[in-house]
Amino acid sequence: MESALTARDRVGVQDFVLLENHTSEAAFIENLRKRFKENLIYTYIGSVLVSVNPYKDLEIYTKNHMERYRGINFYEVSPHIYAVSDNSYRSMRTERKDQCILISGESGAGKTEASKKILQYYAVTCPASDQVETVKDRLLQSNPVLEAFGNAKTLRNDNSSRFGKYMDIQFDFKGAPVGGHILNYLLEKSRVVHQNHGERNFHIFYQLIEGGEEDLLRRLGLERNPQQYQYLVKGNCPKVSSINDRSDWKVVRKALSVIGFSEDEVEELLNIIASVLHLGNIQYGGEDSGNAYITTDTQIKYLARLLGVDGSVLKEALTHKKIIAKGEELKSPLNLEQASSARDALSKAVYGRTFTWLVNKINVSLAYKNASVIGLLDIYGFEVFQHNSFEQFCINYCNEKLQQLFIELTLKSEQDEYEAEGITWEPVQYFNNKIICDLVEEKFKGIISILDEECLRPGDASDITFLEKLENTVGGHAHLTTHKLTDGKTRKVMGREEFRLLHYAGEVNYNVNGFLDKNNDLLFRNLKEVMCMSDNKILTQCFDRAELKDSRRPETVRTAFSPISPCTTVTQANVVSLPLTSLSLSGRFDEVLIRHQVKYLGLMENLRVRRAGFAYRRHYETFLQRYKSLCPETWPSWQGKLADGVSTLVKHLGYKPEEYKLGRSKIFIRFPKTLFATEDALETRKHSLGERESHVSHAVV
Ligand code: AOV
Ligand code: MG
Repeated sequence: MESALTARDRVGVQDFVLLENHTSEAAFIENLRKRFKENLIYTYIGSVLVSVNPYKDLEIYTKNHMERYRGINFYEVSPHIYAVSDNSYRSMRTERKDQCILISGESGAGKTEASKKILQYYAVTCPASDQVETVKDRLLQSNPVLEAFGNAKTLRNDNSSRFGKYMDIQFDFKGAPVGGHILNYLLEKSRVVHQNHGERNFHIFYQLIEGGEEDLLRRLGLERNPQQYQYLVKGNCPKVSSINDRSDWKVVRKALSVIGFSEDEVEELLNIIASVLHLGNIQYGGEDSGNAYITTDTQIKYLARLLGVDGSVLKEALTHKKIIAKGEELKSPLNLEQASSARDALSKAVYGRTFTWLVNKINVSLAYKNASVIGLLDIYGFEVFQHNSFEQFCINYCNEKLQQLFIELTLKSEQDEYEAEGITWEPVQYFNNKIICDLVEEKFKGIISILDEECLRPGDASDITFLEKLENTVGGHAHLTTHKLTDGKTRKVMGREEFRLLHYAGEVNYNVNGFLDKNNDLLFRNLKEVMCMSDNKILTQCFDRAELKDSRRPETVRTAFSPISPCTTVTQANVVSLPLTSLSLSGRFDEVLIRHQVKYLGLMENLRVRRAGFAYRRHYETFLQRYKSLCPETWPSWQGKLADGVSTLVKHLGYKPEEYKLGRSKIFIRFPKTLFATEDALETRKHSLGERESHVSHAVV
């Protein structure tokens, strides 16, 4: 048999806390590498799970694996996403506290896959009944639908999430999943009308064209060839080897009916998807500076039928702008460029609002009240391309916020608690990215405020004046620079229309081109009016007439940014975070890439806090109540001060001084094994008394 030492040499340690040289980044990476070589992709840092994307099926997600992790002590089996799932579940059950699992990591790291694994774990292992089966099915089937409409191939990931998702899974008092709620934020709508080279539009378009039945396509006026559609040819990449659009189509169609979409609703949904493709094919004629006119009538005919609107009204709305001045309606013709962008704005609005409708519809089918909750946060990962625009700015800001939350929950709150409890403690230094979040979001002088202000300023406001404002207002900030501010003397070449942000995860240059328009997200009034008149029941819910009367400021991107807030309501709960490191697609252990991620995710700091810290903490009262029977002096009840009772109890149990500390209201236990031993003693005592108790949780608090 292999000795313990050689096994450790070969597969490394399963918790970085056990690493001998725990301050060395090289040792950290080496441990990851050893484990990765053995196909062990998961490693803990205390209750944080680190995972390396294997880019191949490891067969570690079978039903047997799920059973293995059910009700087991966190530390007794090898690290797994199922262990994290199970741990959250039991903490929710035994402590009656809502839980939240954060998943972080850059684009392609495996966040969405992880969130699906968690959901599957609950669907398989939680108690069931007929009614619960329906909910489980709907929860699971919401994924293919949301991915079809909200994911796309990018240069980083063939199935990249282009929206952020916070999903609550709701459980009843028996621990059965009885409902759910999804909060979506900021879909990357611009993808509907434009894709960079090597990228695709949202999956659903290709699924419909490749997989849709003959008579369906005929009815929708579509051809079975993505190359025919302007909105699908920009990236020059209609087929992706890892994606089977035709079989995905079947999966999505089935998922829609499981979730409870009626045949009529599906029909109206597909009418909208087809309409977007027809809109993209509308072509304009006219001189550059002259008035635009529509050269093809076929699309208008299809659009009129599919959307249930008057063709001539639509045609006029796509070539004219209506303004209300001094109570009078004025119509002014659009030139070529204006007309194309009005058309694209309509496509984006129609698609974006339909996506939100879809999420609401799923929520209705999952609705439940009065439940305990496990929240899953899966957003789009940090991304840097050759050219970065407004979309990357939003996505990366979202990641800054997530990192901020991760820091709050794992580093800050941990250290704050030691301080509050009066535990002697050498604080661990870490980089707090709040400074970057503030730079972006601060009222009046943050980047978003400056952008909003430029969007509302009449006159000569443009992307360039926005850049100048940035230079004047936040030019001195340590995390922002521009070409002008550095006289072009930056390490990496920077364009004159760019600003550079030093994110927690690295530098990114953003081109300001299009920032104002994209933030404004303006849809002309007459196009809104046409949509309000539509016969399509989905569209009538998406475009409300009340909106036409509303003269408030247009919504900018700020309104869509409440992203990470849902999780902050449960910061008190037991949070397990899950940073994932990613690999290059080859499946090779890319050390440079991984080292970079270990650094910016703050994993070394995390480890230091964990090493110096305590794995468990319990209120005196809870601790005493649970274990008092193990000591004659505290059994059946302790009359004195709670702290003294706990002290007497642990001394009787043989806890060594270095194994625990007594704070103001809680006992802190350094190692899991100490508490496990106490749990075992309790178990033995109960058995000897012939008592029976359901499985006891060793949840990490
Ligand atoms: P992401 O959600 O983190 O990126 P995904 O979860 O979509 O990344 O993962 C990207 C790809 O990596 C998947 O399509 C799989 O091929 C592979 N993969 C991920 N996790 C595993 C795993 N546990 N085992 C095997 N293969 C895996 V983005 O949504 O782009 O931020 O915006
Ligand atoms: Mg994803």
